[in-house]
Amino acid sequence: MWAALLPVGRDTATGGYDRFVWTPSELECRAWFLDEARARSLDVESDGNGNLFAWWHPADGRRDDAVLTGSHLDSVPGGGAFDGPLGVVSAFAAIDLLRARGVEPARPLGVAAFAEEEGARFGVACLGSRLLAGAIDPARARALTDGAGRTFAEVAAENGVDPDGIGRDDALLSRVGCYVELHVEQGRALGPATPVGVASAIVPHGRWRLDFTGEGNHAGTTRLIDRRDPMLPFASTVLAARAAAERHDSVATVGKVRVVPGGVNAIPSAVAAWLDSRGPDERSVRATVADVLEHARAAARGHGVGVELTEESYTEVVDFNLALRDRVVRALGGVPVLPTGAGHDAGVLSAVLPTAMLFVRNPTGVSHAPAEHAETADCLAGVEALAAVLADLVRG
Ligand code: HGY
Ligand code: MN
Ligand code: MN
Ligand code: MN
Repeated sequence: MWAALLPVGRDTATGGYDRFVWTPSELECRAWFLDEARARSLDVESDGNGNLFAWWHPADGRRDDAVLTGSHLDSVPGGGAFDGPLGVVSAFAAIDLLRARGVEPARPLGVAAFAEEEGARFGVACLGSRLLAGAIDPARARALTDGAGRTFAEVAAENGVDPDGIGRDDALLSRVGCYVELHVEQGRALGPATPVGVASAIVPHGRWRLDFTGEGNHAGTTRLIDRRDPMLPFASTVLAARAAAERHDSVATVGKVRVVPGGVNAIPSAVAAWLDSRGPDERSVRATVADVLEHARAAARGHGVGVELTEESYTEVVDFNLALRDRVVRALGGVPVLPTGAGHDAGVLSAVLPTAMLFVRNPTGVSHAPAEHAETADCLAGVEALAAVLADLVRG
């Protein structure tokens, strides 16, 4: 199963993955999901938001109080192999284990693949689960654009999703009792003796876009005194973001920049930069962003440049459902419980469902990059753990 998915969207030169929603490599991942579901005679469903579901329904046809597991198949640009797919592959593998052990679910057991979890194409993370949970205005989602200026509505329509039908799906949510997501750990908290952990919380995190607007001009004939170069306040703001993070015990990253027009011999007319900031509490994140904006405005003024800040998404702290978390920890006989600095569909869905997360050890501690890794033995321990949790949750 893993071997079939591994090469999809992989850059053989870097080992990184580019699987952006509804692009050829992600569509190939969707086809893989449907093949694996059908190979297990699971009932396949896609909701009105581009998310995929595969259901193992009990013999008595029960449809309510389902246990849902899974994750996402899309990636960040140049992402790792495990972030997302490990949760989906482990879900199918856990079903195989349960069936091999003669488990008959008393309630439906579903595998989900949520769309656009990384927000790498349309800019909002967990877009599929946010739409399902009603956590984003459908009109805003429809108007989101990708790097080529194509809207979510256009691309969704081309892929069988009615843009006028996106949004909170109460019919589906009412059938689900809880969601448990397995995910590769994206830090270094799990050691060799503890291949599996359980999430306690997701720290507050968000994304902001900074638009610096200056005056495009000729790189050779424009005197320094005459320039309104947006690249200069942008550059100093990146350094200011790092200083603000150190001041406020948060993290701040500028990983994406768009320079217009992007010519070597043209002073840019505009620079768009995206800030990702996360911290132990909302105060530290808000203080970081406030400092960044204050610096950006002062730097922009100094160069005769305009600057606008737009909040693209913000997720407050997610404290996973304690009762479900404790039940998961009990089913696993006691494993480490740890917070994460990474956002997840389980975090978004925790607003509408009891959710829990399992983490599988990542010996490199690297994620969102080709060095992201999980040893086979630890992945198998993750499948065993997920199967134990699901067996406990689906029993009558
Ligand atoms: O950005 C995140 O934290 C997640 O991997 N989408
Ligand atoms: Mn990720
Ligand atoms: Mn992920
Ligand atoms: Mn010229």
